[in-house]
Amino acid sequence: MLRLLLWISLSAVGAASASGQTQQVLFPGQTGEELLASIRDGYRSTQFLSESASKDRLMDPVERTESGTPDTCDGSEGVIGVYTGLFVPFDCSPSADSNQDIFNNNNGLNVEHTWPKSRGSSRAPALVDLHHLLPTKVDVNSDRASLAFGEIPDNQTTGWYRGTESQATTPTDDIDAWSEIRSSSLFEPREDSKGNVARAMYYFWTMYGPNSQPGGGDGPADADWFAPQQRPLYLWSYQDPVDQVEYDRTFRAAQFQQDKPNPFVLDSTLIRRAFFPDLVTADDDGPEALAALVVAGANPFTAEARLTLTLPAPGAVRAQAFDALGRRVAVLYDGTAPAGPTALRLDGAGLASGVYLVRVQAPGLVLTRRLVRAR
Ligand SMILES: [Ca+2]
Ligand SMILES: [Ca+2]
Ligand SMILES: [Ca+2]
Repeated sequence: MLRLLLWISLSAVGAASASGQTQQVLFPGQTGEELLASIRDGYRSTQFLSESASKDRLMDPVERTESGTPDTCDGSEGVIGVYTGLFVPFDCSPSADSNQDIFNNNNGLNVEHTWPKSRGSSRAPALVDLHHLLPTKVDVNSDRASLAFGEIPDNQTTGWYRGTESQATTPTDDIDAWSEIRSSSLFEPREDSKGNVARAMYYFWTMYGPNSQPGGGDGPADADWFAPQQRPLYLWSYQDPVDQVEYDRTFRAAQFQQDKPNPFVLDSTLIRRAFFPDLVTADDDGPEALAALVVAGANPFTAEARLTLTLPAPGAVRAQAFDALGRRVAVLYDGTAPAGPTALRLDGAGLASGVYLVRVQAPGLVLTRRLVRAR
């Protein structure tokens, strides 16, 4: 069975699988157009749900949380909005239609076409492909409209969304949990959803982009609209790696699409190998070849924190440490780092106890690790 094969356990985990999520390398050795053709051959479904059924099955079972009492209407299970984190429970009212239930009389969630209809998903199968449909809070979905995704400097953000809240002022607590909008120009999902969005978008572009089928795609997926999003989405796929929830979700969606999961969820190297082949080295086939940033010493730390950065290829690296208020407290590395491991060290002397973030910028990727300075 396909799923068994996909569960092949790989002991070495790279940056994109830093959460410990099982990852495998699909089509080893392939890059660029060759790889894209293989992805389409291997993961393109020819069977999809109807528009109405796709909305119902998205809410249940694809996005249904598994934390409560299974298959009940007692409010313990429901759906979480991707942009806001808002949990909407199933109460099986006003009807048993799961999409209507979660819509909750306009106070709940509806179906977001992550790749907007007006940009190339207005017709089936693009319209109903579950790998790019996500549940989002109704009014936030409406505000996002067909805006491109991108990184918005926080001082340019005009709207913030979390739970049932929306506001124009910069949040003072847990800023990463808020999605952001800059009027009429950009949308930035909350940090924990950025990778999910990136993998949905690259899936869509691969399957429905202009070169996706002989003689043209199903789209047209808007190439000019997507072009400036490619790099930030790629970085987001590393900043927010695949977790167990996202991994399980793609298989629940796959059961309605010929058992074909989103390959970008299975293999975090695909975006880089397919779309940024200049960042790929000759033997870049295994997860051991992925960039990684691991904590090598004690954490929490006192005298010093040690990390090991591993790069697949030499490149310009800038490693910095920031305190909880975002102030830079140290530069750990600034220069060209070799392929393979590089030791990084953060001196604990002079640092107050608390949380610190180490951020490493290298060609094509950003890696972060959270460290705690003990008392
Ligand atoms: Ca921002
Ligand atoms: Ca943000
Ligand atoms: Ca995520």
